[in-house]
Amino acid sequence: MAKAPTQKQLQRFEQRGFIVIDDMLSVDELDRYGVAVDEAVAKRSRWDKRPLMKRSLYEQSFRQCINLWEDAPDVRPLTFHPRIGEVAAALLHADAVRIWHDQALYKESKGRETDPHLDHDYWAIEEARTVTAWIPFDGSSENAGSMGYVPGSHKFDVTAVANIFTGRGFDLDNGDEARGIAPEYVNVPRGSVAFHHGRTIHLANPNRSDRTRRVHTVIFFADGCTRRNAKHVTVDRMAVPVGALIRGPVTPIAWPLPEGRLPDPPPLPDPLRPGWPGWPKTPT
Ligand SMILES: O=C(O)CCC(=O)C(=O)O
Repeated sequence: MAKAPTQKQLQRFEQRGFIVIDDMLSVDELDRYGVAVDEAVAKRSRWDKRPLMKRSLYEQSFRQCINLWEDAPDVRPLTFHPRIGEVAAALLHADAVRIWHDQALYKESKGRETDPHLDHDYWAIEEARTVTAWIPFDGSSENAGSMGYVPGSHKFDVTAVANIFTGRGFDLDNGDEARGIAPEYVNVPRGSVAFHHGRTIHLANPNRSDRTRRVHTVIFFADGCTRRNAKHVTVDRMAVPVGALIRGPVTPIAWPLPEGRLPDPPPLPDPLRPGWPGWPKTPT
């Protein structure tokens, strides 16, 4: 495994707001964690028998299951993988990073595109010191839901909010959010991880292949970030006051791991509580 990120990679991320870093995970890790996330997604979504076309437009982009690290112990070492956390901290120039949440994003065969958006506005974090690690277990290709990023857009100070949950996201052709700059689509080789800044505009291709595009992501923020005046299950669960440091058992330090130990999960939330994508709607 190469030492990453290099100075050049840090500069590239700083300029462009995304970077692919090779050789982050071994074949054995990809196989093992891929199975763990497959099982966790199947368990979380077993209640949902709806065919793709009967789901909302957002749900047709992917099956989303958040905070798998909490109830799937075999996924936990991936979410808190030291190499991935270390790169996230370096990209954010942070001494330590916490996780906001992890999530599986499984784009099924014939799953539609992921609409253009930026992430940071969806989170209740004041400081824009956030980065997502996007980990495709089989690599990603143009035909099967590869990601596209608008280079440099993390510096655009976009004020409009793209609501991809009920809408179609930014209009990259006619809107001014991306300043007319076309997204760069990136094929991620198996074992590599793509990182994007929380304010980088991104989207993903539809899945035209006959296999599910299996991706796990981890959202990191620099330790020391504070709560913005917005709702989000992550901070609501810990009752973090607006303006206060975001710290606690739902957002543990991911790197460097204290004493090298994986964190213990917090008490599980009420499964009937709304706002938990992919959390079982019925306690079956
Ligand atoms: O995987 C996808 O289709 C979208 C991923 C995404 O929007 C994200 O990780 O922020």
